[in-house]
Amino acid sequence: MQIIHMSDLHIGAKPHNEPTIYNDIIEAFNNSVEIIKQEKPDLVVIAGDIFHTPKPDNDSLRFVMTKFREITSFNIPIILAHGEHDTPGRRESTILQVISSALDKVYAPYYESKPSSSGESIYSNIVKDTWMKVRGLNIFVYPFKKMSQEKRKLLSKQLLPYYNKFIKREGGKSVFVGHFSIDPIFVYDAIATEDDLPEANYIALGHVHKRHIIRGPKYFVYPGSLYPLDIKEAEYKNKRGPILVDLSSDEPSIEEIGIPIRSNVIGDLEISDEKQIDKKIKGFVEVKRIQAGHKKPIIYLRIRMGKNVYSRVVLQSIERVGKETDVVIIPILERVGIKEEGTYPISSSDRNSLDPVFVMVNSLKIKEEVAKLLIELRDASLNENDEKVDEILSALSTTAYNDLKVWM
Ligand SMILES: [Mn+2]
Repeated sequence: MQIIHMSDLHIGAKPHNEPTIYNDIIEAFNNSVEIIKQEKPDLVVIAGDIFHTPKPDNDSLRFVMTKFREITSFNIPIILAHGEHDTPGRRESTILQVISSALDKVYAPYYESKPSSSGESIYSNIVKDTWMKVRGLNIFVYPFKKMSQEKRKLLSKQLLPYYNKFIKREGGKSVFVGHFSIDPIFVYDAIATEDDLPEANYIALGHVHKRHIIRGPKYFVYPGSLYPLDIKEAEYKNKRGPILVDLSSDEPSIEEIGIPIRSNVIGDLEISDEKQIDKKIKGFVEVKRIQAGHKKPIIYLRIRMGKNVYSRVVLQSIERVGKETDVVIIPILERVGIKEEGTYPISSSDRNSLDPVFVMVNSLKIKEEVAKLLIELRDASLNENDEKVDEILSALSTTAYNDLKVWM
């Protein structure tokens, strides 16, 4: 009995509005599917965040459905867990439910809250609703719904102990699937500890974007994001691609199957005057290109700008150099002196200083993506576009959780 475990594909993501990254993510999943077709496991499990948003663009949706169909045509079933990125914030069908109703052998267990019948506890009903048997293997998919961190912790405290009863009662091999952080792997939004994890033969997790492989006493894995989604993830040096788990023996064997990923490198550059900015950035890009051993790496370029350097001039230079060298450069601009003073001194001579996104990014220290969403939110509410407001709030609750928490 072999399974392929993946998570956090984030298909449809376009960080920094960069089409290269959007395409790379698709390519990475395409390569993973090729591996699945070679390995022909008994089952594929994707532990959440298949899509980057609850309503992915049609190209992403079409691509994923085509690839899922390729997998199931080998008679390999696919089990999908919901993640915070692909679960809508309101009560409606999820995109994973839509796919699962359209495609044979694709399952996305989900529970609808309902009063407990037959005197049994609501929790054992939830377990029953989200439990599947595939080729004699018991698969328990821990439910994911949008709710507060407190509620999520409370639910896990009550629900997690139920799994062991089922695992013991059913016997045979079992796999537990969940999309959440655990203490001590990632403490920040953990809803349980390692000890709380059920006694399944293998625990397929998702949500944490850095890869973690734990071989006993409980066997659990976070495969990590399939492709680096930001500068922080560009620093992770873990392998990327599917995890192959063999459950034939008493102890599972866990194998990482690497797929080729474009080099993502990080560079730091200081610019104190506007002279020869192009030359300076170009020289730097060439060095990084050689270091990366890749003609077209993605370069996250952190630039510390001196007082008299206009950010617009730097951004224009980066655009020119990027085009000329055919390298994707993602600029991250910082002002020198900002750390010591704690606040960003907005100079009236800086042409960008009146751009609200720029102001939020630099003085509030929130991500550009989040700042843009906040501006969109203002526009949508001014236009009384309720649907758009809902959509943006849902996006904010996932992408901006860390950023906004600081201000709450
Ligand atoms: Mn994720």
